[in-house]
Amino acid sequence: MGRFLDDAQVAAYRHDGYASPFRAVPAVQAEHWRRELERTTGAFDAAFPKQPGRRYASSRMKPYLLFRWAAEMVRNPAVLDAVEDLVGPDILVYHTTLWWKPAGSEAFVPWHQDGTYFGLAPHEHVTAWVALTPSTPESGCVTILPGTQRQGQLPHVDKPDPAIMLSRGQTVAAEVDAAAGVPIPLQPGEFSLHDTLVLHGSAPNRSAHDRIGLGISYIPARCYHTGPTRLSATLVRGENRYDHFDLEPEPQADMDAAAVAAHLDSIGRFWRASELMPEMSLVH
Ligand SMILES: O=C(O)CCC(=O)C(=O)O
Repeated sequence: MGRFLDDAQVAAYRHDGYASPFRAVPAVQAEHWRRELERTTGAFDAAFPKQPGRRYASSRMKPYLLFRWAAEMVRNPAVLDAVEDLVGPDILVYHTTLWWKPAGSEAFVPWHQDGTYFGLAPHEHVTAWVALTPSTPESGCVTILPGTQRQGQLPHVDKPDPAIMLSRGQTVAAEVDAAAGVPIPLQPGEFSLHDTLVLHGSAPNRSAHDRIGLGISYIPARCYHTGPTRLSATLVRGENRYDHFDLEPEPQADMDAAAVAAHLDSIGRFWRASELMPEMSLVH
C-alpha cells in the first residue's frame, strides 16, 4: 500500500503513463517560491550572462543546486511520497528543468519521450511537474498521450526551431494521434507525475500570464547512466546503495560560491556525457 497514492492511482499511472493532479504545497507557498525564483534567476543571469555561441551553465537546468527555493521543491515530502509509491524508497534527483513559458509566447514543446535523452537504464525515471503558476490548456500546460509508454522507446529526430523549448528540437519520429492528447491542468502548488516513456508535449502560451513549473526527474538508486561519464545526482530519500552517481551538495545559501561550483561541475558532467552519447540532450 502506498504512502500517498492509492492502489487505483498507481494502477492508473502504470496503465496511462501519468497521474494528476496532486497537491504538493498550499498556493501561498507556491507563490513564495515563484517570487524567489524570479528574484534568484534574475540575479544569476545578471552575474553570469549568457555568452552567445558558447555553452553556459543556465539556471534553468538543475536550479536545485543553486537556489534554496528549488532545493526545497525537490525535497517536498508530498512529491517524494508519491514518487516512492512508484519507484521505491531510495530516490535521487537526476535532472531538473525550469519550464518558464512567458505570457503570449510562441514557445512550445513537441511530442517526445523524456527517456530518449537521459541515457538511463532501466527506464524507471519519473518526472514530477510542479506548478508555480496556473498551467492550463490556454497557457500551454503539459499534454499527455496516455498509454504510449507501453510502445517502449521510439526513435526521435532533431528539428531545429527557435520556438521549441527543447535544446535540439527533439521530436518523436513516429506517427502521433494528437487528437488523443489529454491536457493536464494544474493550479499553483499542484503536481503531476509522468513516465519516462510516455509521449507528451505542450502548446504555446495564449494567456496573459507566464506559465512556470519545475520538471523534476526522479530515479530509483538502482538506475544507472549508460555512458562512460560519471554523473552526479542528489539523494533526496533513502540510501545511495548502488553508488551509480556522485552525490551533489545541497545549497546552503542562494548562489553561494560552493553552490555555483557544484552547479557548474554537475552541468559540466552533462556536457561531457552528451559529447560521448550524442543522443543525450543538455536541457531535457
Ligand atoms: O513544461 C512543458 O511544457 C514541457 C514539460 C516536459 O516536457 C517535461 O516535464 O518532461
